[in-house]
Amino acid sequence: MFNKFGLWKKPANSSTLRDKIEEIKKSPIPEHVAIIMDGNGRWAKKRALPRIAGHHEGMKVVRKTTMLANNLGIKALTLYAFSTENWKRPKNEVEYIMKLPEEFLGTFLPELIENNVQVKMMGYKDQLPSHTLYAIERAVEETKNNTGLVLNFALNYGSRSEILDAVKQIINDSKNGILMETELNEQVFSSYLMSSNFQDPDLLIRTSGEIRLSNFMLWQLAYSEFWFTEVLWPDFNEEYFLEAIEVYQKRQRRFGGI
Ligand code: V07
Repeated sequence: MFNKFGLWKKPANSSTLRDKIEEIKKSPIPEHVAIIMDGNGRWAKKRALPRIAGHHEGMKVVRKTTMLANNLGIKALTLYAFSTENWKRPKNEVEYIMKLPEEFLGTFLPELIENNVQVKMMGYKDQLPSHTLYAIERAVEETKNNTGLVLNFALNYGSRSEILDAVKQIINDSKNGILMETELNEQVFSSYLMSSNFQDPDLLIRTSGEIRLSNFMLWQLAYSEFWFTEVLWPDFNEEYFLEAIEVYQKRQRRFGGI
């Protein structure tokens, strides 16, 4: 498509990423987005690479997704990085994955700080290698006064255990007179979960074509919008993220219209 000067002319319906971001910002943005980052192993397999190559590529996508989320004004981004089930994977793969937080933070922590991002983690800390936990806790500490996007890593997280632990703590608090049965409601129950400082996710994204929750934020996702894509996590890019948010916004408009 050329104009009269023989120069390339942009088709009317093509818009740059920048234009798309500005357009999306005109409508309400989901405040809390949660993502199940699935398909890293499959991405590697398709390329005859070891699974760990997929995890490493997936880590780069974490950075891009974080920056875009921050740019859009999303308040919280929860990423499912490692489930309590993932320990069943081969030992060398688990060991490699447990080095990713250090590598990620070693490279990107300065950028996160520059961009006012706050790092958080939810999950069972006691089973994590000390080097992994140390790197994360340092990042949490160094970013605790930042006021931009909260980047929340679900790491060694499992929702049923989280709910059971909440119930046990509630029983304890009840025995000790800290909580009365009549005081317990949904809001109070939520405060016993690992996500107590977060509002429930508005939008859940899962990549790689699996249509299930896999023990992720079962209580918190009760009213969330779900968006699933066949795209593998290492191939997930800004365009797909914006598409998910556009779909969310369209659903909100339809919901508001009734
Ligand atoms: C992990 C890369 C993304 C795809 C999913 C599995 C592999 C970033 C982190 C991370 C965690 C905490 C933190 C900073 C970065 C990470 C794990 C796995 C366990 F403070 N990517 N990534 N952690 N993968």
